[in-house]
Amino acid sequence: MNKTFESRRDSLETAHQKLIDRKNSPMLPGNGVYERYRYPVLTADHTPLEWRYDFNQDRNPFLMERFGINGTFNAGAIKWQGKYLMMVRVEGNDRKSFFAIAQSDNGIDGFEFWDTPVIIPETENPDTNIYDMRLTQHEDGWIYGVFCTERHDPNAAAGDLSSAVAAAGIVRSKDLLTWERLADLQSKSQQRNVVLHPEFVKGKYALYTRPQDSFIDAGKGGGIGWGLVDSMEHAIIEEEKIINHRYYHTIKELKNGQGPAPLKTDRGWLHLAHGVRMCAAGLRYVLYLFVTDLNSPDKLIAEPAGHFMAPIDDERVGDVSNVLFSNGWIADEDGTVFIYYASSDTRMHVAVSSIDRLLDYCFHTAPDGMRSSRSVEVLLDIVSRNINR
Ligand code: M1P
Repeated sequence: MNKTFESRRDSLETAHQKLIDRKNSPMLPGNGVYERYRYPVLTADHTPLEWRYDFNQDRNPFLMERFGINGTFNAGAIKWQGKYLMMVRVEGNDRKSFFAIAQSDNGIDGFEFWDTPVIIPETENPDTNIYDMRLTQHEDGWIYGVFCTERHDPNAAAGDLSSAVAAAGIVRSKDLLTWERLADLQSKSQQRNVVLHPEFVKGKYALYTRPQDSFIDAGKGGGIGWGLVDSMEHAIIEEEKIINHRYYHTIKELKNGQGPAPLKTDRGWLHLAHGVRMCAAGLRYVLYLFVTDLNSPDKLIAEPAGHFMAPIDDERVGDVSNVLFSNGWIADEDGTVFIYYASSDTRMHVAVSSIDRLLDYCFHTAPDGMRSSRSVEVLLDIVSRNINR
């Protein structure tokens, strides 16, 4: 064997193993609501070397990459057979995304990809790009995956190669190995950020939606929607209502979207979502929380003002900078919550909290007063209590 080939292969393998074995640690003291972890839990470099390189010296004498990976982000998550799993959006250098599962024993480090990416069957109208998987372990016994499927807009003007149509694709599985493709969700508008609620509501499947006027613009879509469907095999939303609105001069002024499926708690359904606003630097994506009624998951009962998490430090920079996005979290039996979030459409991170802490945050952080003077009142109230403590 050619010595250069051999030493290059050894260096690649050593660096890859070192990355996977890297221990993570919490960034303390944090804000008390959650602890961010120091290192990203998944990056493009975590993807298996066997995906990127052909290790046959005759076919690949320079041992160069044959399939480049651009990013690993926006992952759905699930606890499965005692392991913490992320179903990751892996994007190749060719700008096509696909899904792959990575697993860890403790949820904070040691994430390793399964040997091969997930095979998502196509419908008769092939997807150009698929991304942002939301996993829901439904009470009907299936694990559903709802994701965005994107295709070129058939009505785009000649020469317009950017206009696209976004819809919700649906798959289901019982073992996470084979996935059955169901018909795409039908609704009156384009959709992204569609998420299946884990329980039946009024005997029907319930979906969080994000109606949008066009591929990018939520337009008059208005916020996070809610619709009931009779079946997941042919999911058709006849009526959609907005349950979490957008407002002027808030973190979700431009658009918002449900993150993962909500977590069931004693005090209501706990939701993680993203909010988007426009600024001179472009769009800014942050994460926020809200709670809905246990018996009526479409009824908002608490929503703290502002963002829960926003991009910091290296998180700010990436393929699409100034973005935090989350579509996966895992709640352990003891109440620990692992929040998997992506930064700047590039890499995955974890922050850890608990159901108790997240509920405390939701019910004891003042809601948005919508005016500067109200924010000052809230602040003065905290200051005066501290004076008299
Ligand atoms: O680039 C930021 C995000 O943009 C979209 O989110 P939304 O539909 O809310 O604007 C998605 O394409 C998402 O994947 C991406 O992270």
